[in-house]
Amino acid sequence: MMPILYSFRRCPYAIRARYTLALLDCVVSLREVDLKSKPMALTSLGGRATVPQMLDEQGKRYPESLDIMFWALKQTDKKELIESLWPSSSVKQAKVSTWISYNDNRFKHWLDRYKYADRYPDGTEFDYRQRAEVFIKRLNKRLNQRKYLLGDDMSLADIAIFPFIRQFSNVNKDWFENSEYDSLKLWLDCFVSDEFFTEVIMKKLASWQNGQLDILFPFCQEGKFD
Ligand SMILES: N[C@@H](CCC(=O)N[C@@H](CS)C(=O)NCC(=O)O)C(=O)O
Repeated sequence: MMPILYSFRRCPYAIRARYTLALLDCVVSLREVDLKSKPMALTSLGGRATVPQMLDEQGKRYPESLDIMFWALKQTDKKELIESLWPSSSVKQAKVSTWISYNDNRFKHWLDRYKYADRYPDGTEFDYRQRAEVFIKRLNKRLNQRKYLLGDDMSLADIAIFPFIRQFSNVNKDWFENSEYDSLKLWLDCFVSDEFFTEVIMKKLASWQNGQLDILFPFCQEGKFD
């Protein structure tokens, strides 16, 4: 059985999983999920049934985006890319994990409030943005001296975090464009303006229906996966 990936196009967790799978050329059968009407094949797995969610060839379940990213790393023999994404140095691994953990556990909290300030009347959009900017400032400072968060090469930290910064930038595009975070804007733009992102990672699909033919992901792009 081909690995199955339940995904939702705009979900930042799903974006980072798809990005890693595609970068490492791991082929999966992609099932786009309508979050308001999740397919039974997904809900019957039990638990929260969030996306992304993957089942490997043996039917083993990977319920978290990070699990999927690490699974992808194990499938490939692209040694240089592995060393860049998840360096063998334990110090660098700790750095990658710390950045991701700050993003997932703290930044995401304020991002949600900034995005949906009307649902959180204890504060204003401005307040929430200011709280989120603590992380934004740190990222920008880090990227002032480096192309990527760990240095010259892209790591899992960049891939795991950029989809959330994309969401942050989209809440108020004018404000973000006019903000002082030039290094961060450049870094984000490198990801989101690349055809690999627009044509492969973010390609639109209709919601998956039980019984339909497999849609293989990544969608082959000439020259992209050499
Ligand atoms: N910790 C999970 C979070 C995934 C998550 O929260 N996904 C959202 C979409 S962005 C979701 O599935 N929401 C629907 C739900 O919770 O039922 C991961 O890393 O994969």
